[in-house]
Amino acid sequence: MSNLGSCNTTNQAVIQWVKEMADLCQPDRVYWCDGSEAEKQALTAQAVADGVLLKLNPEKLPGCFYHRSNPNDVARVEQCTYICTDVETDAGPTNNWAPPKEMKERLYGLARGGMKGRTLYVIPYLMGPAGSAMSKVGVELSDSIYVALNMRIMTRMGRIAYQQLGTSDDFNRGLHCMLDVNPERRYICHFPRENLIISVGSAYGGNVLLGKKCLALRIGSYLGRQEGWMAEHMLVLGVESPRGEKTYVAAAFPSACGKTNFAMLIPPERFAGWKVWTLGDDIAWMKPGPDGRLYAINPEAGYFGVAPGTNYKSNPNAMQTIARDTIYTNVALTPDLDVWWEGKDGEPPAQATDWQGRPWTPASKEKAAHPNSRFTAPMANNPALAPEVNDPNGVPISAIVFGGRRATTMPLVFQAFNWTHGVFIGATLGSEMTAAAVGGMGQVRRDPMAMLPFCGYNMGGYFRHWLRMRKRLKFPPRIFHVNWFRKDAEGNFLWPGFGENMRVLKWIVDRCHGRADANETPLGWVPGAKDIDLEGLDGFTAEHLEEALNIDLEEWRRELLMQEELFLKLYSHLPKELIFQRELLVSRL
Ligand code: GTP
Ligand code: SPV
Ligand code: MN
Repeated sequence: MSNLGSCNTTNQAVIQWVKEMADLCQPDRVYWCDGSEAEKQALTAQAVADGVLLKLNPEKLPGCFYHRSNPNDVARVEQCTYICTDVETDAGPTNNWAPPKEMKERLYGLARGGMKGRTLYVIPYLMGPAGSAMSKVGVELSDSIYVALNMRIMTRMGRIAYQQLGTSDDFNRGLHCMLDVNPERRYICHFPRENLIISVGSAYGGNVLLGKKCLALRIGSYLGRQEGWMAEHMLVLGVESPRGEKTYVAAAFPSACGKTNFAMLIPPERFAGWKVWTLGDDIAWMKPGPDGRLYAINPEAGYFGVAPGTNYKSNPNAMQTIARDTIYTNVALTPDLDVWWEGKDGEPPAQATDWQGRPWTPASKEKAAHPNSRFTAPMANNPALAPEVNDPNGVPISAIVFGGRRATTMPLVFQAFNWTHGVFIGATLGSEMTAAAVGGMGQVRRDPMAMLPFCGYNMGGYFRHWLRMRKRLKFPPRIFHVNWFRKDAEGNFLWPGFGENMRVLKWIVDRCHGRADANETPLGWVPGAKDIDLEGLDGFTAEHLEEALNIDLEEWRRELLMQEELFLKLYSHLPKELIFQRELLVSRL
């Protein structure tokens, strides 16, 4: 029998499960996290003593720490991620599947005795605002102190979760064992019917911070279908006009395609008096409200953001957010214990240590920071944090935006004709693959609603759930598609992006309020060159805008074939409405 240490909850279901898992994993110690400040200090000191964290320069980066993961463990691994439903078709053709019983036996086999000599951290956490009917409780058991400290930033961690849970046994169970961080024995497995997650063999990001992609998206989407809500890979922002009108927008872009940047947008000078507030940068839980509008909460409490490309010009709010109390993972380290990455402000350091701990200079051929290096920072640090972020009711969404990273084909922005057409646009979303997941960099793949790696059930059923939600909404959000990443023949981005995306956002907001013009095209409603405000954009003319908005029929013929591939794969579960939408698009083109 394991020594359970000084347990800090009276919830019998939690205690019982910790006991079972401790008996299985046989840690030397069990530590029950309470989420307090004193605990943060103690765990941080321990992580530094263990060599897991390095304290960064306190003058430049107060409260900040540096971490390097195993070089074989730097991103999500989709090939090791499983949805273990009872029947294979419930997981669908876009997920890896294994029978729950067999997979659990294999994983418990790997975990047996896997924490010998180590500490098991009991990490209770709340996803969503305290007291919200939309929030969910999870308990993650992990043998990684790095996970405990990251979960403390990313979620509302500690006693607050036990308070929300009360005596209920309805919480997500998450077991995480690092083992020897061996890619051959790496599994991230979801058991939706049991509300259970087991992750072994990794210690990085979305593989192990189980509240994030595993609970908030994979298990969340499964629960959402049953309970009548939506778990989406979406940022949520609020646009405030100079008159004080607030419009809330949710946007789904695939991993490393601009959610954090869009969520923290600072409007350019031309938009004096406008303000963008951040609700969330990665995940939205959305539910119809009593007034027939769709309400969203951000289940998270922090940002696990992409470091490369983040600078005071592209994303000043992020730079301020990560100036303190932040954990940096796989960036480069300078001799004065500052951090650096490709695309940070200023000159590269004359010398540094790269993300693998090797000496680096600007002459080095390899990157100093891993392309998927990340910061973990509390949302409370964000100067643009929306005050509504803790509102248990969430915020009413007026627009849903889909977007991908597409060098060709997709115009800067267009609007769906209606909800069903919008679901079709989301369902056919394509994007170039990024460093956020292992493999395939740069290839265009279908990533429906930016949820391909995160949907916890059959993708066809997920589309049907989207279509059905329309019936529960009196005021459905308007749906849009954007592409910040279109390139010219020389390979330069056609659109300046970042803060300038406000110009497109303004059109979206105005469309929601019936104040902006658009032209009907085969794809949907597209703004004319006069409908997007270009004033103050040096060197960017109406002709440039037309190029960014252009619809090229040749490119669209290829696009249709690529969309067809996914539809064929999903055919047996694909809602008829989407097949009709495809027919309509073909005939319009
Ligand atoms: P995940 O955390 O993986 O879900 O990513 P994300 O969607 O939050 O992406 P993020 O905002 O971190 O951006 C990823 C990369 O895209 C960064 O290197 C950004 O600099 C770049 N990026 C973001 N917005 C824009 C834009 O408007 N234009 C261009 N050209 N690049 C952008
Ligand atoms: C993503 O890949 O979409 C992320 C990073 O937000 S991770 O938490 O690793 O999934
Ligand atoms: Mn993400």
